[in-house]
Amino acid sequence: MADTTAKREPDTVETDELTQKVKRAKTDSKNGRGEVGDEFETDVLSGFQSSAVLSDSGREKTIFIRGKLADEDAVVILEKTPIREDTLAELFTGSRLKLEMKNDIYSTYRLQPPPHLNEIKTTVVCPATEKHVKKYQRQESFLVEETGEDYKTITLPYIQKQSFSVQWVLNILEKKAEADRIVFEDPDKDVGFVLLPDFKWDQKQVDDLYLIAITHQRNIKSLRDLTSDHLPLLQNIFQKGKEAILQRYNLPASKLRVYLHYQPSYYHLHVHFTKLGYEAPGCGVERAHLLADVIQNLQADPQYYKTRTLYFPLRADDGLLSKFKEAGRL
Ligand code: M7G
Repeated sequence: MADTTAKREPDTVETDELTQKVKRAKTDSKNGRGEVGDEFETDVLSGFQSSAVLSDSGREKTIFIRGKLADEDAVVILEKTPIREDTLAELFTGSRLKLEMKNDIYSTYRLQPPPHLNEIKTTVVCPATEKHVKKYQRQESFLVEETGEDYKTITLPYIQKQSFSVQWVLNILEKKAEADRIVFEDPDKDVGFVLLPDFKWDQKQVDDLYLIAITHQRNIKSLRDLTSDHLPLLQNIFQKGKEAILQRYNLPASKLRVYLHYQPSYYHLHVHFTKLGYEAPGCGVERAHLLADVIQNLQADPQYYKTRTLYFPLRADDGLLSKFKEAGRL
């Protein structure tokens, strides 16, 4: 995960009303994968044997751990979630307080909230590949300069062999997973897409809203494949994605950051919708391309993303970085 500082600015819209509009995820009974919901799968992590901390952050309150789950390699991500305004009354009345120190007008406590207000968002990747381990490991990054020619001779051959499986994306499009999390769908095979919460978002508050729009078209790998032929698709995602978010979360387009990653981790075209002010991982200028800019660039030059030099960061042990080095491009 890219470095980030998770600053949150106060919402200008009524938080209570918005919080109520945010629908909680329900268990996806169809795929039986025990996703977020009201049911408990208490034993899933009891056999997890951690072997290394890949990265952690006191500021973001996250820890990424590598280990074994039933003899398979696994990565477990733990993240403390924001304190929600609508839980404050219960937090104050239903918690136990332990005094740590008192001095004049100052006192500090350890507050032990009821368990349901003390949840930790947990993501499990199992079986995890070596590539997942690298993705979550804290590492130095290097900015790469990729010409249109570099893409053809270095990047494309590499991603054709080495990229992450997009099975989870196909599961979403085919309603084999996360079907009940879908916020909006346009089923058209050319310009259609599925909009749903990114798995980084627990959907409990709109302050860190994060959705992704996944295209029904399956042959578009990334920004580099886009030409003016894709303008109807991109405009459709932009327009209908914003409308759906306004309707469901009461968040206007002026509060959204809508962008594509280059390089993405998953080479099936998708667009990120995050709340402005929430510094989502990977929203920096070295990786995020605003969808509004992408549309304008393609309107001005149909081959813009085939010919332009694009810049992006790669981690020290990313195989693609070695390919750029071998080609003398770094
Ligand atoms: P990306 O730009 O390809 O890579 O975005 P990144 O992960 O380096 O940002 C893929 C997006 O899909 C990310 O924001 C992920 O958090 C999200 N994502 C990944 N997986 C495996 C899933 C999943 O299974 N379900 C959902 N809903 N989102 C996912």
